[in-house]
Amino acid sequence: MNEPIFVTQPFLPPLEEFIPYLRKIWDSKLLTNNGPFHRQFEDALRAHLGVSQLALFTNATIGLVTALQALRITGEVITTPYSFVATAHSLLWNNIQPVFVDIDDRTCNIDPAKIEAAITPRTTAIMPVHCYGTPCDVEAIQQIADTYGLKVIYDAAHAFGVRYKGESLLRHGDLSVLSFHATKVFNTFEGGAIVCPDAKTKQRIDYLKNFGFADEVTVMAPGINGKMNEFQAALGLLQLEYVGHAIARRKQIEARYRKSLTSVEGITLLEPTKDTDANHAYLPIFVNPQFPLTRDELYRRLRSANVYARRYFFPLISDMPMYRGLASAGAQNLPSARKISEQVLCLPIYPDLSEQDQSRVIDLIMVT
Ligand code: T4K
Repeated sequence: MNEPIFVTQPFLPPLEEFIPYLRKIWDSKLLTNNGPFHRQFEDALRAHLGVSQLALFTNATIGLVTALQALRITGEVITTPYSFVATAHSLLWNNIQPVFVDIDDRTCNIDPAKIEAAITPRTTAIMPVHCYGTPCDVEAIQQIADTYGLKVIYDAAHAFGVRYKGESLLRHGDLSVLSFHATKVFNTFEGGAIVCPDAKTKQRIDYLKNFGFADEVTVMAPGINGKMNEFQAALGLLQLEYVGHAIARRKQIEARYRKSLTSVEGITLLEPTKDTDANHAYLPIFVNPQFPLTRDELYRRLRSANVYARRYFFPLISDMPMYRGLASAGAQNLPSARKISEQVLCLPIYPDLSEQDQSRVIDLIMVT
């Protein structure tokens, strides 16, 4: 049996380059709570991404929960059913009701044309996801938000480094939340960040992620522990040196998949988005009825050959037990999301994927 190939594999820098960082942590005994690596990484990342302000987090899920707290969001929030569960879970953890709106099947992102019909007097915000790193229709979403006085919090877990119309995609909306989980384009083992436009908002987010402490004796809100530790921050600093190379490798791998698979009848890929410098975070393919196998048959064929493609995102969040009772979770409300979630398969893509391993994946799809 061949070696397993997983949907992703974390990129790590050479271990010997990380050792000096570890030595500094050992010597200083500063392990967490806004230590020197945290401060350096926050500055370096802000410059790298080209954003005004950001606050580092221990992971994106706590980042999303805190982002909602930071803007005092309540009532109902419009979001997508086609995402990782953390998106909607962050709403439930804040006692907010998610309202699911269908996606545009050309982008897999929330369809702005369907947002207005879902707005009620209780709606306070929109939480779209830049799914697979593909930019949402940020202009249309902002226009709706401005018209109805809603906040916009982007779940940008997939969107590290994506640029849109020449600037960071993360500059759109009121807040954007990044993930640096092991499976992401840029990882700090686990980690995340909230990108925000101004120092005052960052200050509130920094208090909230540290239990609400404003100083030794003043607690300004019921905050949480969302702090990134020094090990994560040190790795982040080092990873910044390599992320350009990692994204370039992903681009090559995606190009080869596209070249090989576009001619396969019944398999489609997302069109590259206009005006976008992509990060090639995921490689979703869609298995249409013209393909000789169903999506699940293809998934099982790959698995039996030790290739672990993943059905991101199946099932829909709106089909999960804690969401399926909501009126907006009804099947008739979400036809595109349902169709896409039944056709999608994310193929292995990561910087160290060898040409030979990629050929194994491609051959399993081409042989019908
Ligand atoms: N919003 C969105 C839109 C998201 O996609 C996510 C996370 C979040 C929010 C929340 O972000 P964080 O709170 O995690 O920062 C994975 C990840 O755990 C999750 O972070 C990610 N989305 C989601 C799309 O994928 P699983 O359950 O599929 O991961 P897992 O453990 O099966 O890993 C996939 C493959 O990656 C493994 O088969 C092997 C490889 N792998 C994984 C890990 C963790 C490694 O080789 N090494 C590793 O350390 O959820």
